[in-house]
Amino acid sequence: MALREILIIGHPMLVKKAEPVERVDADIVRLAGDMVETLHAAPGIGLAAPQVGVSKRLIVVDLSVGENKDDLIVLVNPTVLGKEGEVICEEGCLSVPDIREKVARPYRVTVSGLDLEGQTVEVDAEDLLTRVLCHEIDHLDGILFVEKLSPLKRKLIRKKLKKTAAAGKKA
Ligand code: K2U
Ligand code: ZN
Repeated sequence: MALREILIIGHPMLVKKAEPVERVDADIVRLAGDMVETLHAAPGIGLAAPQVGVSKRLIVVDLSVGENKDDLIVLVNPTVLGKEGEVICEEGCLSVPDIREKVARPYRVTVSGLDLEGQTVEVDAEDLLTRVLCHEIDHLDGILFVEKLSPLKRKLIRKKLKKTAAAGKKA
């Protein structure tokens, strides 16, 4: 397995709709393994393939950040079957460094997808797991969590990110 580079906001792939996975083959299994390794190293609790430069509908979620193998969820071509409730909570993103903002998400969600054996799996989630699943599925549709904020907040964040980028260029 290998660590992959995590793309940062501004990269065109992060706002592109990802392609469905046609077949769960060895390449997809290797990509999933690299994403899990990259997620744990970040560290993070969720990662979508477009964040590591692959425009495919694949996500990995691990609320334990590698502490508990049973917590790892790998979903190919995930779709939301149903959702319930609404909760507003702070989010962050490995592709949007140093930004934390409150986002409204469902409280419960049922997500269907394929596992790495190509079998259909269904995940009934609530609370933080729902939030992370919805956040990652948004990534597959080219939607970053900052796009869900008010126009004023988005303007302020764009300004902050521009300043950070300019400072990075000077260093
Ligand atoms: O796409 C991502 O980068 C997912 C986030 C996990 C997350 C999803 C929804 C709501 C909150 C977090 C990363 O795996 S973790 C990003 C992060 C890192 C440090 C502190 C807070 C958030
Ligand atoms: Zn994200």
